[in-house]
Amino acid sequence: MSETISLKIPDLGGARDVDVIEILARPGDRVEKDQPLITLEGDKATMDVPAEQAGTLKSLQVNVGDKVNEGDPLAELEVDEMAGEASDDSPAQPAAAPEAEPAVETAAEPEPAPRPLPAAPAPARPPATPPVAFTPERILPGKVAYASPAVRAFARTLGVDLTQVPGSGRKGRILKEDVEAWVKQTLQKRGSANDALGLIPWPEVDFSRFGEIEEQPLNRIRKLSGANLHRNWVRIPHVTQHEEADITEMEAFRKSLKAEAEQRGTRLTPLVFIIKAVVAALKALPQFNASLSADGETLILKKYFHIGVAVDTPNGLVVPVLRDCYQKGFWQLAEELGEISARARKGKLRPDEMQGGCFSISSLGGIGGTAFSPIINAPEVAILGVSRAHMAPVWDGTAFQPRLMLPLDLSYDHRVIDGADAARFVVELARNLGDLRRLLL
Ligand code: CAO
Repeated sequence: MSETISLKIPDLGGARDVDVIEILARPGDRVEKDQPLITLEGDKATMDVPAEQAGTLKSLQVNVGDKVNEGDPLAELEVDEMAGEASDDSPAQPAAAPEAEPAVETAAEPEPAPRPLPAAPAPARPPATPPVAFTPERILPGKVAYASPAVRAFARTLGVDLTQVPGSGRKGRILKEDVEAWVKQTLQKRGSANDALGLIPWPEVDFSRFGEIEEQPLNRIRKLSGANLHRNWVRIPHVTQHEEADITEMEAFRKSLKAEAEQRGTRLTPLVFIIKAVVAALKALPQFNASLSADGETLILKKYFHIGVAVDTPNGLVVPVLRDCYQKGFWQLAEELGEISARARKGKLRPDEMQGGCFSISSLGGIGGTAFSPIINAPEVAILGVSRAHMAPVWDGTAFQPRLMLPLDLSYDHRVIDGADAARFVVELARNLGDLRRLLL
């Protein structure tokens, strides 16, 4: 059996016309005894008004922005018998506790109470959260957070230091939503590698303090590639092995084909030869054409040769994959490279065209630079960086000869590949580039 009681605004310690600043429970909500229903804010402090009994809130007679005084109607609460009996300090259990305090608490009530349950807080039985005395420290910004007792309790439950939480309420008061938003933001930050690695937080700097700035949100490609690069950089123990290939003859051959390339409507850049030379090196050292299983227990060796090529686009870096490069000749690869990199720059690649790569090449040779450390494109186990070829004096045993040297930088996953194999790979690659006839062997 249940009955409905009327709840009133309790003793406000003499304060008048106190603002209702927060509603903490809604009609239909099940509330526990002492659970805050609303928050009031006077000139000097905030206080929560709690439910005196457990039950179901039938209606709430105040709204945010109302001004209330002691004795004003607050809410209708349906109290079921069980809840009432469960309240060990309830004065209203005549059957079970005949010696309980008489219902004098309701004497001031205009409506007769059908049962001796209190309809409003009585002076002898103050609300669980009494009026809060004002002290300047309570609201000193930066020292003590300005929040209602309910929000303080909520923050305590979550272990949140309220001095860290910016308040969005009136006069900077911290709302429950502010605590929730802060927790969400903190968890997101914790999800980043910063906390996983036990690093100190990233500096949050207001750059506009130092001069004019412009903010540009990162586009989708940059966010995606950034997240991938970050994971790969953090998760893979990278080592970069350097080498130089003598491409003097290769360049002479390439240049001799320039007119023919134009006739075919394509461009034969050094990259096409590099792709073929990489495939030959992958055949010679199959552990480079492999991926580590997700659990790190198995090396998966691939019998196909799909090469990813990093393409610089206006929207950021993408890595389309050229399939079956072992089976393809220079002209076909030149055509496919031209076609796929053009589409990459226009943002027209399909997702499947960026999947299935065995090994990636990042060529900055068309731009410049002497060396760099490329980041492995997981789950591949190695990547080749190519810088700009340059003329250099090379000692042939009797004299220095001017030779065109191509800088190669091989980053490899040291969990899978040993340094000796990495050195073998770059030596094999340089030999292939130094004498293209080797690609026929
Ligand atoms: N040394 C000297 N010259 C080179 C060279 C090298 N290593 N590589 C290319 N060149 C020359 C080419 O021969 C071409 O000159 P010609 O027209 O006279 O022959 C010129 O530089 C421009 O080449 P390219 O860059 O247009 O063509 P490519 O086949 O070498 O590269 C592509 C194609 C798509 C890989 C390239 O355009 C690109 O986007 N590179 C950037 C990749 C990148 O951003 N990597 C970084 C990833 S990590 O952030």
